[in-house]
Amino acid sequence: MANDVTTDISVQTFDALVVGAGFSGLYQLHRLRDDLGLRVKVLERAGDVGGTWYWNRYPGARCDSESHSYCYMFSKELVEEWEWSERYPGQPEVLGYLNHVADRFDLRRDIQFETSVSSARFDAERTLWRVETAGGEVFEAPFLIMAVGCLSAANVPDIPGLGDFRGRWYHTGQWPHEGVDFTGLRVGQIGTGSTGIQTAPLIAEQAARLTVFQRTANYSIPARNHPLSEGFKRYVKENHDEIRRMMHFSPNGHSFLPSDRSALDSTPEERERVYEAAWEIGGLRFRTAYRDIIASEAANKTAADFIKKKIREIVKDPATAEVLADIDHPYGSKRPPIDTGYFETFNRENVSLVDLRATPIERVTETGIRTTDRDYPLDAIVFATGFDAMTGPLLRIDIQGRDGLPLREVWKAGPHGYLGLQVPGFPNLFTVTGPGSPSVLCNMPVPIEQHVDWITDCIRHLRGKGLATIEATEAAARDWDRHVNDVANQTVMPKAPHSWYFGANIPGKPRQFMPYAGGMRRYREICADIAAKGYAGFKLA
Ligand code: FAD
Ligand code: N01
Repeated sequence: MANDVTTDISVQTFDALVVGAGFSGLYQLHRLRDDLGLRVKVLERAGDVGGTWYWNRYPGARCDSESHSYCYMFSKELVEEWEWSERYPGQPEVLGYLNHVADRFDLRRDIQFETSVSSARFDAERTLWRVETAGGEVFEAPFLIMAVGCLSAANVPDIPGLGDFRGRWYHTGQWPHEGVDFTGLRVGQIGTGSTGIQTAPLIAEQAARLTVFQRTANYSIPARNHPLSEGFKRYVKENHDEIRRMMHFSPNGHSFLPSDRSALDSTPEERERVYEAAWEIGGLRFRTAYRDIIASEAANKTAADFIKKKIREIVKDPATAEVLADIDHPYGSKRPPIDTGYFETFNRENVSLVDLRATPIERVTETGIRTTDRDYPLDAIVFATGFDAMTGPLLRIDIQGRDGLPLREVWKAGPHGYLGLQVPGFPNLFTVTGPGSPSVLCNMPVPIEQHVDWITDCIRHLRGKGLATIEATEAAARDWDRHVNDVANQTVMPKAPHSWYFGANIPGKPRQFMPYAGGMRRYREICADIAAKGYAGFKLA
């Protein structure tokens, strides 16, 4: 038979294949290779490790998780030997950390870089995944772990005329490694999500003129970034176990807990004091000022009103302030950004704001951007337009399960699966922080470590019992889909149906709330319980 793969000598075989070498893929390699003793190959499109932190090199790129919690916690020695410099480390520092991890655990020797996976097909007869790369290489292994990230498929909107533009354009998630010098240039920035809010102040400092094109106004809380004191660094090293316990106990994997008070139990004066204090502390802690900010619309409104008032106080031009504060969704229903001087940037003489709700973009021209009311001459355009999140990186690969079942077909109405870990019909395929898991609603190293540990234990279990496959059942997946939807409906998140959590930023993408909003702690317990019950809801063969 011409296509008989068993005679294809160029096929490289392993015990497990991992796609992606960010936080997820690096730890997955370490666990499978160094703890289970498997022969593992990691395939990575980038030229080096780091994932998100390899690609997102735009000015101002930095964490919104606090550094002492935005790291692996599996190794006490690693925590003790690494020292973060700031409350919110910048992209070079996080990338430096992941490089350190790769070196320390000798991971690079099993990673093949500049290798883009284009297809993955399950061969049921041989119980193997056959993975092909864009370069035509073929790899096979019984287990395939997709560590492709939730935010790794850049979204460049299909705006008519972009091909005609004579200036340079950039997407923040594919930023040139050599950097971009905007000195003297007229820059147009599209997008005011976490990325746009981080990068605008930096671009404004360099460019001759920055025009920010805003489609949806957004909340942001001051980051109040600062260098870490020697005392705090010592505290982190000496209290590793306690910090880890807190991260596992908190609903979103952060190292702080929400208040136990309701915003609705405070008087307006008390609330003002609480929010003012939270604003001063800054960062994502603001969200925890009261326990019900994400759960109750009425409580949420008190936080939202406070932030809108702050925007109006900061931004001097009342018309600009109105456009920035005209926010149409509850606070936290979209991923809440944190910033360093974002709203203040609009007080600069060289910065202006365009309200795309009033005057949408018509097209890109040879010389700039044309909205319905005028032309904006530009030398460069920055797309801070986000990602085809969660499902995008998986669906950009042609994944076929049993009997050639395409994942694109199974997910045509939205993601479907069990625990965000597996999809029925796709045996031995695992997705790290896949849709239906807490993932992007958390400080992500926590759900990443939990998934990798669970997958590793699962593979150990299968091998120990002499079992060949594990596959989520259709019934378990359907129940889980329903549960994911139900818990989302207990929060304010469905009040922002235009968010990327629903896939709404990508034209034509099915609208379905993708992450699991039931909290990391609860999710961890569910996963542990399922494993303890012999992998309930999975078929083992
Ligand atoms: P990624 O880091 O995205 O790595 C996935 C890798 O898979 C990439 O290197 C990609 O090249 C590779 N890949 C994808 N498809 C293929 C393919 N077909 N073939 C080969 N390789 C492929 N989270 C937080 O919790 N706190 C933060 O402060 C925070 N800040 C962020 C800032 C930015 C700018 C962005 C974009 C995201 C941020 N996140 C943050 C989310 C962040 O993505 C995660 O924290 C984490 O880095 C994800 O790690 P990962 O390994 O799962 O995925
Ligand atoms: O992307 P986004 P992001 N015309 O999708 C606009 C993580 N992250 O890169 O809201 C005009 O949030 C879009 O408008 P609208 C974090 O999880 C973390 O900023 O869709 N505008 C929006 O304003 C985050 O949530 C950090 O109406 C268009 C913006 O582009 C996630 O990554 C830093 C448009 C996209 O916002 C993604 O953030 C950065 C169009 N055609 C990122 N298409 C930190 O931790 C899109 N937009 C600090």
